[in-house]
Amino acid sequence: MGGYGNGYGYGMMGAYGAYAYSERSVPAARVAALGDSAPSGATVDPSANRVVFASRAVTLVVVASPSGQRDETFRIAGLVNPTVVVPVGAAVHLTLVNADTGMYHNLVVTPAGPPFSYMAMMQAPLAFPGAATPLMPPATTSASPSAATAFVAQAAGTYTYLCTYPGHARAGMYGRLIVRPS
Ligand SMILES: [Cu+2]
Repeated sequence: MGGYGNGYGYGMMGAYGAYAYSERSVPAARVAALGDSAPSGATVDPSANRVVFASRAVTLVVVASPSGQRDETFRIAGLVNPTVVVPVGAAVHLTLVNADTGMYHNLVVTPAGPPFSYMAMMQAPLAFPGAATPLMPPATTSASPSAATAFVAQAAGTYTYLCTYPGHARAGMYGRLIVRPS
């Protein structure tokens, strides 16, 4: 990924500070299931393209650009860029799996909304400490890199989760995160 600036490397500090996250590789055979499985305690509503968590214990798995889906999109619980709803104060354990064999992706939660410019990271301040993953390198045919992070959705409001790799959010790689008042 020549030309991409220093500080965005895999496992390094980036514009969103030091990450407290773990990384591992997901076998290719498991990636589709991760993108399609309903999270524990969540209601998946395909007609509204929405995933609603009732409790404050939120485990969210997001797959970036899996095959068979439009490029530069996220897949969560079998939906594409769904609205994710959590209660205020939710402890969110977020895992991003990069299933894209040709592209870097990350996930950042920001109070900013669309439209997003080519350099979306310039308009996407972090919503909550820890609410970002590093840029994940492309998948291979045998495995997808993944990163896990955790954050507390400490203020109610409407947020956006997006990929800040240049051009991706503008191309549609984002969805809404609604933190609803209790
Ligand atoms: Cu991306």
